[in-house]
Amino acid sequence: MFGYPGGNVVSVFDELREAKVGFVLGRHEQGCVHMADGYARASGRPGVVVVTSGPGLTNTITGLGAANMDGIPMVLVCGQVPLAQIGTDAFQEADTTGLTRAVSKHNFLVHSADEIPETVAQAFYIATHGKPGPVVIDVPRDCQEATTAAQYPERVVLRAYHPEVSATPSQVARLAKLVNGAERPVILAGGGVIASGAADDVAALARKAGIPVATTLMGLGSFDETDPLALGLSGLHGEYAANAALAQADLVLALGVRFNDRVTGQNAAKFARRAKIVHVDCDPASINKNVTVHLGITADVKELLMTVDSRICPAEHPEWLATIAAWRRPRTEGLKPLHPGVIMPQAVVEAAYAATKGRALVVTDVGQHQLWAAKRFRHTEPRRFVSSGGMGAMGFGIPAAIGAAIARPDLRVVAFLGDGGAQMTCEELIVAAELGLPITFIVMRNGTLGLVRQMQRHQFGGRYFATDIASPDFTLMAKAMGMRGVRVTDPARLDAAVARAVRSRGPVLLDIEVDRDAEA
Ligand SMILES: Cc1ncc(C[n+]2csc(CCOP(=O)(O)OP(=O)(O)O)c2C)c(N)n1
Repeated sequence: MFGYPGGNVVSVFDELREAKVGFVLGRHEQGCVHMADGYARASGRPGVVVVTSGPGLTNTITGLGAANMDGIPMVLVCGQVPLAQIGTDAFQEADTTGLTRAVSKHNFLVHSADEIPETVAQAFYIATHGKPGPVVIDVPRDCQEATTAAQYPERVVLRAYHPEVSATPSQVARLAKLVNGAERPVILAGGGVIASGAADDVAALARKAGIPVATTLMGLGSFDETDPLALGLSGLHGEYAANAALAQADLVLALGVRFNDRVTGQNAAKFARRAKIVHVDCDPASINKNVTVHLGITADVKELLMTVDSRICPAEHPEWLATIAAWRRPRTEGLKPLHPGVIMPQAVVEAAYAATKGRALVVTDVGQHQLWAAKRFRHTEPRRFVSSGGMGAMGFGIPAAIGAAIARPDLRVVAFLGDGGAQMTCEELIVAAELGLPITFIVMRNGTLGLVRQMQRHQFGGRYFATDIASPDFTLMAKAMGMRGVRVTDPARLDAAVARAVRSRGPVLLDIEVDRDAEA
């Protein structure tokens, strides 16, 4: 549980003192929500947040939006002014229902203590069933302080939400026929594959039917990128081979994706134009929403793949795979220095991959470094790449790394940050130090808001404005926050510095000067 106290939630904190639950005090409510989000992404279990009313709640909006866009299970409890004061502009009153409606899967306003057990049960049910998402429970202070005999229900009964759906036999038959008849098939695996625990089933299908696998940003880790069938990241900033394969495919099997514009491009009608598209997702609203598909199946990805497996014929598609092989670019691309003596940011990710032998939980902030981490690190397992995809919320990286580290104490967390985003939530560094978490924070210092500068370079004729950014000495900041900070400027010292940092027991921050002209 992650949170921050205040006047309208202090009685809940009084109970938490006695509760058998780990509690982490963040330093800003946005940080608390990103921590719970990182915890949920890394563990698969819902993250829980407790904050106060008014400013406590308004500070959570970005975090809720990020979790909501990416379908991350979370329950956020927030204090509210007493029932009788709602609507009176009471001290620290905010319209939680109105404010969170657009950034949560569902929200509740509790009206009496008697409702609380059932509401909490329903909130966890909604957060974790169907397409996962954040659920908000607004609890007026008098309801928190009243007593009730109501019990936590054994079963959740919801009148209007029944998300458990399965494919029909005819859909399964049509899917098998399309896969068995395809000559140039591609699987597009998204976050839904990870959410449904279907990574092994996707791998089994890909290997049995000889189907190459491209992923979305949210799907990274859903298919082992060291497998010869892996195409890596698709879409804007994606791998050439992945995009070319999708453009030339005769069948795209889109599993647990929502066809975000980063994947389809601005004109979704042109996406995979030569292909029949099959879309499998647990969210019925996503079918035929952005891309019109040949066959849409509302189902849990894992359940569907297990059902269809016996109908899939073994195949190899050697010609198709040879065509794709010619589209692959050498991995050395992007590593050659643009300016002598200056570290290439891509080389930083390679150094982290080598130093951890790929066994790390990678967390990113948002920007160029996020894309290099997405493409350069070879992601091999689900829930080991944590990044704000749909919302693209700068400031996500540091707190999400803390939540992820708490979820997976067995793994080293490597958090890639830009010097811009690192300044948005750096107050949370002290939490990593306080808890002694094994996180290597890597700030890629390029002196600029790199991804926006890249847009100014390509789309605005190099007219740079408001993208050069001064940064503090992050090594001094790290020291002030209670962890070791190391500055790296020399390419010859990069590998050793990264290797040492990932071996260190607790948190450590590397402030690495990288080339500002590198392209993502
Ligand atoms: C909260 C928020 N504000 C603004 C943006 C727009 N934005 C996207 S990437 C980016 C630049 C990030 O710069 P930096 O953190 O230094 O990372 P770099 O791109 O240099 O790796 C900006 C401003 C955003 N994604 N999130």
